[in-house]
Amino acid sequence: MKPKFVVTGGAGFIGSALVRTLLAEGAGRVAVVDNLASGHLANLEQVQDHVETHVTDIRDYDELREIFTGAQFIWHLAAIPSVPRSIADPVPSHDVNINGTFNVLRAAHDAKVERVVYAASSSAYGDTEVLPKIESMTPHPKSPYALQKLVGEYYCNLFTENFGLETVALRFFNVYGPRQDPSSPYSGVLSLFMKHLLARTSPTLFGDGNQSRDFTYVEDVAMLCLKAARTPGVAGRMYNAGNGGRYTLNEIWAMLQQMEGVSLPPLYGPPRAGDVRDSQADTTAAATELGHAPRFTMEQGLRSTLAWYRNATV
Ligand code: UD2
Repeated sequence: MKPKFVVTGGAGFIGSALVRTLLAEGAGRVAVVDNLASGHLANLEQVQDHVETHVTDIRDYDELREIFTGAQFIWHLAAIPSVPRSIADPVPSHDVNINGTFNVLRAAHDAKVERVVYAASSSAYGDTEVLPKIESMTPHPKSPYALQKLVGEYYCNLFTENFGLETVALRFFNVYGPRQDPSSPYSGVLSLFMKHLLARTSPTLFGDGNQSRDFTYVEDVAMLCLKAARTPGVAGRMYNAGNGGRYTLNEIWAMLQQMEGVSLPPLYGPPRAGDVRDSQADTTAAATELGHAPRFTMEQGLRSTLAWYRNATV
């Protein structure tokens, strides 16, 4: 019998991409744990016949323990994301991102799972003097969200060191792509850009728009998640999950306008509290140790994302 896999946050935009990747790569049984706080069952529509979906909160130990029993790998992506949300309302994100992650690790250990791959965040680096950001740098979290995600990494490492549960943490760098939900003010900036572009309205850039990000296409991240589970000898490690490039918001908005043949000058607002100025991943460790090989250039990723939004109701 094929091994069982579990994806927490599997109805989210990254989690559902991972579920599709696992199935495309031959997985037999995939279980999704999602409380649908920000995920949508519609994200799993194409694969629903091959997925066992549990509408469950990751803070529910008993439920997790049962779902995790018999699983080989767990990808823990469930979280309350967003830097500004964690500043505006820090209690829920603290509870889910720290206590929920602890609960996932405890249940995985008790259920004798082989390995947990954890979705960490590039926000843990904070502002660094040097780019690109490499795993050996001392973290400087600037927001509750960044700190919460870093605590999750430390817990992963401790579960490996103290309890023998294999874990691998991947610091996701601004993931974007189809199905990213643009409906909240806390939504990822590229999903908001897509919405504005297709509605022919101007987005608001916080600050001068020259902050930069290593925007990483969701399918590249999903493939790296799979490799992080399969690669032997990397338990307890943390890797950057980025593309290795860097674009400012002004540059991306200009590219998108050009693709659509429109002119929509952006609006500018005050800078956002807790915002990191520049972000770019050193991908050497992920490439050499996990075989990370991003396939999507920025332009390809933007084009396929735009094509999806054009056909979706947003
Ligand atoms: C952080 C992490 C990212 C991931 C994410 C999850 C960094 C560098 N990245 O993303 O890895 O964990 O959190 O939530 O910390 N912006 C605008 N206008 C808008 C919305 C956003 O200008 O309407 C700006 C925002 O101020 C920021 C950039 O766009 O400079 C990206 O914002 P975001 O919310 O998409 O993601 P970010 O970088 O906080």
